[in-house]
Amino acid sequence: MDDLKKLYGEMLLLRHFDQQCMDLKKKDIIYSGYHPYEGQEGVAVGFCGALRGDDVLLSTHRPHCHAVAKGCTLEAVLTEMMGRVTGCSGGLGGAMQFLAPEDNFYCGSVVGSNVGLATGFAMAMKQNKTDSVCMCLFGDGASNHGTFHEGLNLAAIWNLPVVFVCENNQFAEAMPVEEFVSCERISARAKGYGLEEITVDANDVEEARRVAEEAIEKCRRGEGPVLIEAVTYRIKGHYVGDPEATYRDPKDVEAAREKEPLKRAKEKLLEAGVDEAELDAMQEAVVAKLARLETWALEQEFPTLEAAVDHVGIALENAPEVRGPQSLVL
Ligand SMILES: Cc1ncc(C[n+]2csc(CCOP(=O)(O)OP(=O)(O)O)c2C)c(N)n1
Repeated sequence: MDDLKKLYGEMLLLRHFDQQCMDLKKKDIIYSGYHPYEGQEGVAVGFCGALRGDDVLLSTHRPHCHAVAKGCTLEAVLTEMMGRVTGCSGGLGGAMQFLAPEDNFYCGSVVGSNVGLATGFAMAMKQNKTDSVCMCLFGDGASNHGTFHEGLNLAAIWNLPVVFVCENNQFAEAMPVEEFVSCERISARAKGYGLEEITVDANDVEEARRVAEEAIEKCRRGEGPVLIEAVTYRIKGHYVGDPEATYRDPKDVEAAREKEPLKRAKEKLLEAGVDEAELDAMQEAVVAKLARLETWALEQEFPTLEAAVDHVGIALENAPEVRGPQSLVL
């Protein structure tokens, strides 16, 4: 049970971290777009947590829990979303597009774009003859993008060490998956590229971890790529403030709460005889740790105006030219 307790502890941290971020978003302390993660923790912990430090993880517009599960510190991720200098991209990326190169973590908000990037990362890994693996997480909506099909095809032709994980949380913004995906299982699309069809109930964190480890090892042996459909459910709206009752029945959300990964792991631990007081103590420790984190984060500095043009190859005195709308015309 120790393994499950560890996975439970990691999911518990992510659940509370996500709730804290939602509160900070409502207060505009996280000021860029924030996409909640509640209910999907089995994917972050099961998949991202299975990677080594030298493996690369490419995430999306819903990246914060993936980043923490990959090994980025809570300090670096939270203050990045709060736009502070201590953030992993110096506060310049915000909540959807930040990099933590030292942790081999990257994310971006252009839906589907990371599939092509992951293929490139994996190609470099193969050429450099390392046994590192690239993991690419994207949503059910992204599986309709051209990049998904192009990336899968090339990765399969070249046997690249990349684990593609389609995090099927049942919705793309306000549209349920059955209205925009033509086949019952997104994993069935693997067959079109000569790959195995793998689907996992990612609300079972142990099963998610088992499937992740198997796929990662397969890629390390040079037998990749792998596509996995990780089935879960987005319990909160697409974004903070989403009028979700306009496109889904609140009863469905309540039903999903019965099957969410944290609740399931807790039930399993209790059935196995773990003392509830021990789990309560774990929760108290998480809450206290996150309270200390928030106090510290609020004291951190914002970047200077000069930093706004760092890394883009222009000096601030030239910035007026690039600030106007004409700068958007290439
Ligand atoms: C290329 C592109 N098109 C549209 C959007 C707007 N958009 C942001 S999130 C999103 C939904 C993506 O759904 P999915 O891939 O299932 O991920 P989820 O939000 O469910 O995690 C869309 C359409 C975008 N960011 N990029």
